[in-house]
Amino acid sequence: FSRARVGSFFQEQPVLKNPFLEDALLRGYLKRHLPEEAILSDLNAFGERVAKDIDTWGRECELNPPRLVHFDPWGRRVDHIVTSEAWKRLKDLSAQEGLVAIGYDKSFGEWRRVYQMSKLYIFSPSSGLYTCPLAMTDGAAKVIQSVGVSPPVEEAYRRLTSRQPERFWTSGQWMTERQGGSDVGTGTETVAIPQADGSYRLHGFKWFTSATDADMTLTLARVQDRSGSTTPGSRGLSLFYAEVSRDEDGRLRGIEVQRLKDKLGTRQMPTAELLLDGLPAYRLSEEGRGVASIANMLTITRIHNSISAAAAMRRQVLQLARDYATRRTAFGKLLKDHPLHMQTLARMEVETRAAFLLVMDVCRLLGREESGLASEFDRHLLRLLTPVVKLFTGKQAVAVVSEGLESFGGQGYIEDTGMPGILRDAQVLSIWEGTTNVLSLDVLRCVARSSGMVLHAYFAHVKSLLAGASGVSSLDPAVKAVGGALSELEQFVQIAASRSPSYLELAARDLAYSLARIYAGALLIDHACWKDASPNDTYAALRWCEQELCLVASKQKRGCYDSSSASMDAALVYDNLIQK
Ligand code: MFK
Repeated sequence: FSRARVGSFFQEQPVLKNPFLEDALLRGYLKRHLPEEAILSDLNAFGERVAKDIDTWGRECELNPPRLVHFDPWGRRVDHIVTSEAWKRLKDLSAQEGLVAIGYDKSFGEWRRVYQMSKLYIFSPSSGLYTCPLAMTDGAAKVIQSVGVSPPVEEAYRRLTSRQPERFWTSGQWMTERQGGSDVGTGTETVAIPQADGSYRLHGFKWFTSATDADMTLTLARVQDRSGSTTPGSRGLSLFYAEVSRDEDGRLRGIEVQRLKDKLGTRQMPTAELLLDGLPAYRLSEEGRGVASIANMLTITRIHNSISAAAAMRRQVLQLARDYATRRTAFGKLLKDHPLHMQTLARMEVETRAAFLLVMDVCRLLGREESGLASEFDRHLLRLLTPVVKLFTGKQAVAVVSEGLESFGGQGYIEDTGMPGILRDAQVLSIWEGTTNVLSLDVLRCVARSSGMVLHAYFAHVKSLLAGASGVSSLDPAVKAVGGALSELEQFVQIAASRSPSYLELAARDLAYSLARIYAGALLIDHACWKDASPNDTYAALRWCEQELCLVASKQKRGCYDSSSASMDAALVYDNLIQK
């Protein structure tokens, strides 16, 4: 009787398989650029581990989110952030697998970052967001390296890049205050009071500190002079290093955890509001050079963000969606036999391939820079592409993950399938580490600061990638599309160079998107020209290049950035108010 009531059909669920073996583009890319057997077999073994065990730990982190215990049973303030066992296991695993250490291992030469980020790419969707502390840990190691691995941060550097779980440390990055998420220079109120021994005590309120269970942090504050005054704006900010430790009574030294944030997603990871009340700290930068000194961390965390975005698209939805399409029958046949369903997945695949190649190219450039092989040209490209790729892949991830959920029908909307959490987590990728607009403006700033040299490097590199495809007739339409879009972009830049800052500001987002789409087109073409490329690589390049690649040029022709646009945009937004 009960069987008749519930029915006898149960849908098979999608199955996660080894994400390394499942990813033709990743394996093709590595075979082309990094064909070292030991690395490939490490990634394969790690992929196996991810599918068998780690994915379950990541899910456990989502199901057992961190909680804050303010007081012990006897009323003493303890501020313990209690995390799940799985979260702690992921820390140990991160050390053992060298998820930060590989990026600092000189033996992997200029490909160290491609290797490290490939591993993180496999790990990220199963990591229970442990990739967030790893991003900041990596960023902190990079900052320390840039200011000099010497006391008081020598030991910290060793720990951040250690492969031994018992020595491994993670780092926070406490930048955001109530007034300053994006506008850090204006919004940072935290002050640093000099101590007789040369150290400082920090007093302030950090509004959004992710992975707050870290062992140390880098943060910004204003040094107070003898009269208690500070310098306003960015020029008053300095970079500080602080360890998170407890006193003999078990209380956090100089920190009170006000509360944990109640976030839309990324709930696996503790994010807190922190009152800094005399936190002992050391200044790492020259006074007033805080933003410039922490910029290295921003570069690294923005690249990690891009990796997470590409990985969410690739694995969290595409690998599962294509598996599901072999198990789910509707209207008399499997989903995989419905051409429209396959077209939808294929479009997601094209987006994902573009994202992957964009991110890997940034990793390639970073590896070249860190191994001392980068030319001036490479450095310009890295500076320009870091914000472009972060902002572009962040937006792609939200769109692709949302589409991906739909490919599971109503099940994609059901909480305990784990799918809704993927969408929630994707949403943050365009927000933290610089929103889309802030990064679009960063693109303008780096163009201006380099007197256009970053664009010069960009144009030259895209042209060289296209030149490599000349004579490959199957790619002709794609090469023509990218070449045409590049010329339009060059024309736009020439016109824009004589326009006002407000004109450029209105064009900033479209410019960044155009830079990303054209560059991705060139990378897809380049990959399809490789001797072992498959017809699928060519098809993906052709499909990508069918879209409008240089939207900034077409919008410019339509007058979208003219001086009247700003006031008309505002009138439209406040339409109701103006009518009243
Ligand atoms: C899985 C991944 C997980 C990731 C972890 C996420 C957890 C954390 C959550 C967070 O969201 S943490 C907070 C993230 N906050 C931001 O990303 C801040 C966003 N705002 C910006 O990026 C603004 O553009 C910025 C604060 C940098 C603007 O500040 P300023 O003081 O107006 O910068 P300005 O004057 O343009 O530059 C000051 C110096 O820094 C210059 O150096 P110089 O003085 O030597 O010329 C710049 O060249 C340098 N600089 C600024 N941005 C840079 C940079 N250098 C390199 N790269 C950059 N992006």
